[in-house]
Amino acid sequence: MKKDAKTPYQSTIDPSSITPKKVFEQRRQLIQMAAVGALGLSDMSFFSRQAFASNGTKLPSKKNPSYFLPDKITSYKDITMYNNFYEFGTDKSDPARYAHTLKTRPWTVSVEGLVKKPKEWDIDSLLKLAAMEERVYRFRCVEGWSMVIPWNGYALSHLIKACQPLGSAKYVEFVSLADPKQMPGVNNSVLNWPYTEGLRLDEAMNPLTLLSFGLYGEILPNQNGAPVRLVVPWKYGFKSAKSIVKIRFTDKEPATSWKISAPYEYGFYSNVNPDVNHPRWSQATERRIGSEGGLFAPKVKTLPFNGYAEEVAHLYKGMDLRKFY
Ligand SMILES: Nc1nc2c(c(=O)[nH]1)N[C@H]1C(S)=C(S)[C@@H](COP(=O)(O)O)O[C@H]1N2
Ligand SMILES: [Mo]
Repeated sequence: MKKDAKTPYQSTIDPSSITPKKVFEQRRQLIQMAAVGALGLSDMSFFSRQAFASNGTKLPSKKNPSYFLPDKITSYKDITMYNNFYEFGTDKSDPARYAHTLKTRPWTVSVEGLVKKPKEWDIDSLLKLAAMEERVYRFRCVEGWSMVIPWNGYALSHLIKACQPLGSAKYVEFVSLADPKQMPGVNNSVLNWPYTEGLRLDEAMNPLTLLSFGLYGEILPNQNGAPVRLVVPWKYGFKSAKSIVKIRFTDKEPATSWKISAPYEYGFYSNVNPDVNHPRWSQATERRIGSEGGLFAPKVKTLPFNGYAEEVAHLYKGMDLRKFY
């Protein structure tokens, strides 16, 4: 069931963390949100960008009201300065510092494997395959932080339908670029390169699964995975592969980079699940990046499937999600 603007997604604010000061701040935030609703997100991004350089290349998109969140949107600065993109280093500030060396034109995405229509897509024709939408999604990293991001893109299902998977296709593999000339981090064996991720075909077809080309109404900054990345909002952030060069349809579960490097910590499914802890830390709560208080900001409760249970829980009916983590 899709949401509409009248039934916003469940809030992550933990009532027990509410002090009178918090109540005041949240009221203020609600008023701000109402203003944002009236002005439209594009105006909001205009205000947030005042202090920060943006790449300036607009990506005209139409707001999709089905994907609306009551949460405060993370600033452009936080979304583009605090990243995981190990091809450019393992520090959160490395991608913003080094990803400018990535050349995103010309760029092709090769669709192969068990499909009737394999094709080498030029990035600019891929961009025009379906209407560009703006969707605000909650994004949760496995490390315990989260953001609320206004992405631009369209449902991956548009591309999947265009390439016509064979009946034997059960999984989709996503492969990122791994070019040591542009990406200094791939000389570090911290992960198995190229960065590879995967979804079950029904997960990939779910309307929430987004092929993203932009954020805040502009083309993706390199550090966020330009020129094209995946966004799978009910799974931990690492499932959302960046700078994709290959999409392959298979009949077997793809071997994914994180699972190869630490199979007891990162499984294939990686659904956001507050009840299944990472072996080294709890997953019950998260720290919203950019919230007042910085590192000491109160933690918010992590929701099953990151708050998207209504849309995706049915995909896992009958599965033991402690076993399939
Ligand atoms: N190719 C590639 N994709 C990647 C990663 C990476 O290191 N390389 N990091 C993942 C992780 S752990 C997270 S949390 C998100 C971060 O996306 P963001 O920087 O846009 O917030 O990208 C994911 N996709
Ligand atoms: Mo992550």
